[in-house]
Amino acid sequence: MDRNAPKFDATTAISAEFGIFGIPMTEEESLVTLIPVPWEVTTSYGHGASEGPRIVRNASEQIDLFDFETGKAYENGFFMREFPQQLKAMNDSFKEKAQKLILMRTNQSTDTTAMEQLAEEVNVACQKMTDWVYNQCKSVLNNKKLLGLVGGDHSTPLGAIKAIAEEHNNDFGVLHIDAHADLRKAYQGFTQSHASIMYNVMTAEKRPKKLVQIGIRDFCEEEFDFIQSRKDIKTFFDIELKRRLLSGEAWVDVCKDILNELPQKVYISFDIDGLDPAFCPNTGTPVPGGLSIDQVFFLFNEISQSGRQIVGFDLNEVSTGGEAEAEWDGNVGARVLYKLCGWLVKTNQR
Ligand SMILES: [Mn+2]
Repeated sequence: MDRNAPKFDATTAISAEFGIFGIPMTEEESLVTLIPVPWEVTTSYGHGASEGPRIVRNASEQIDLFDFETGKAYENGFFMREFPQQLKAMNDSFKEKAQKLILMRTNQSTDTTAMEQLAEEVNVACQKMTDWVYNQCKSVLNNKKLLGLVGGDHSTPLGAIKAIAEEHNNDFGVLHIDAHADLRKAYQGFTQSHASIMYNVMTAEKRPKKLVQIGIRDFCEEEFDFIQSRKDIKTFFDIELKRRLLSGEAWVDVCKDILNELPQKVYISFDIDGLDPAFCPNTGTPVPGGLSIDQVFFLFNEISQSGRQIVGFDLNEVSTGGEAEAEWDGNVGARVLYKLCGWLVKTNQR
């Protein structure tokens, strides 16, 4: 590999290239296939999550491939598929419709027919995105490759988790890192909202046998009640984690409790806003508090040390905040993605 080649060119159009991290391997040669999903139709506050795959990929070229924890896992190949221009175009047009509906609701419009029509159109578009993701993920798994998804907002992995559920016959758990519980039945009239992803996952016919949430610090009463009503959902609220840490408990012991809730096979759904917003200032719905990058990387290592298998992951809500670029967010996102790819390989090779 030519390590002297230019490492970082933010102006490079992602559509012109494939791959990621500057790894010169094809999809066929690579063990990991990443699906970029530039989608943010239902985002409610900050914008730019559909740029996540682009800024993560651009920043990925700066990362040194050798890693202290995962060594030369990259030699197995991490490949990102072509940027789906059609999906991005669909995102842009339906995001406008969704924004129009949100505005009508805010203004307490009485035109219920128009609002129902808009909601229906947006929900159909979101289902199309989910079907597209599902088909992409099925092809990755049928190719006997390891799967990662790069969103996009947090509505994007529904099709991925469905594909994983089929592949593993529901015998896996989801580790959900997020500031938000994402257990709303619907949000702002949208059934496939970023705020509903885990509700949709946990009420699907094909679903994980366990959902373990960490970093959660923004949720409504309905979500809190839903958590209490389900034996297959365990939430480590951020305030609980912080109480333990601030009282002198070690993170390694907290991680043991998190691991105890997880089955042997683990899918990681990582909303970047689960981290302290210092690591993702441009994410769409930032909340103070949260996890440090060290705590998350330590937890990944513990998952691997425990002998568990990571069966796939998504990374979402890395965003530009509506600006042209967001290099820091892209940089952090790329480093998180790199660790996820490395552990995905390592925990599947033993
Ligand atoms: Mn989320």
